[in-house]
Amino acid sequence: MLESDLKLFTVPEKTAAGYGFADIPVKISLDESEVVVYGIPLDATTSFGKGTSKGPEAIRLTSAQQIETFLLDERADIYDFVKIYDLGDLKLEKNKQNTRAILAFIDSSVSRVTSLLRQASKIPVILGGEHTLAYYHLKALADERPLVIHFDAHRDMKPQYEGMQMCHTTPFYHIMEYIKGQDIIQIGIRQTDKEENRIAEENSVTTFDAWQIHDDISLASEHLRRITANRNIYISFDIDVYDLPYVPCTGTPEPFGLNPFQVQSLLKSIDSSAKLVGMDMVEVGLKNGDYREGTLATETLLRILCREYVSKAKK
Ligand SMILES: [Mn+2]
Repeated sequence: MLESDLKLFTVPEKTAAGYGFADIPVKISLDESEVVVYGIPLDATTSFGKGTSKGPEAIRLTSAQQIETFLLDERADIYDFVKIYDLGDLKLEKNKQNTRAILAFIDSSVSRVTSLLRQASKIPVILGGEHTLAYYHLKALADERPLVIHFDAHRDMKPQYEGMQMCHTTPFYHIMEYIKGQDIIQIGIRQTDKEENRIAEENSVTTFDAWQIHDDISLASEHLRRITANRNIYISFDIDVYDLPYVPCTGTPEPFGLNPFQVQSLLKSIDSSAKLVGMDMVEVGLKNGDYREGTLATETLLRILCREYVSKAKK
């Protein structure tokens, strides 16, 4: 990665959080890292609750200040599994003239940064920011033909919304130009309209809605284990897949959601022979100093980054 690429970012220590992701006592360089996180505090097209621009701050702050790097359930530290580097936040300030300009800047930056990271065999992790980011990240990774595992209360598969083609409710419609619907699995869905539901079905998108997970999680687990074997995978994680009481800050929380044990169980059911090529953690909010949602996002990230499909388990 060139010096000019690094200049696209505000270093973690100078972001609003003042810390990098996870307070890891072992200093890791970009060169030796295996997973590289970068924040994109985008909140340009959200329609209801605002605040997702503070997602990277909520995740970094809770990961550095509140949460232990030791995972009791794994009996190991996160850095025993994987070497993580934090690039900081993509600088959006200079490109704030209008939404179109911001999205074009994100498109070109994500394409360049994520491609360079993949060339160096690193796993890029975007901290959002709104879900629109998943479109740009997946477009940059489409050549690797990932199976997309999409956790969300919403399909985000509308062709357009309130006059906008590209916004937080449309990324999974537009990404089907690059990734076939049959390579998308949507988990935890419970809000959709008739039209996008039809679009999902016509494109052979696999769905495990929240009621199916609640009634018998083993159907989704067994499907995930079978279909992810020896596959490249991408995880797009919208924090609102969790039930409404867990996510007090996100823009569009919904009842009938999943709980952390169900999510962890699904993450564990992804086959160990799968290979994560990238991921995003999006729609995480922070309001009135309420860090509950940031805590949950960080704990979820740690439960993904310790799995064999990321770290090839060194425990
Ligand atoms: Mn959502």
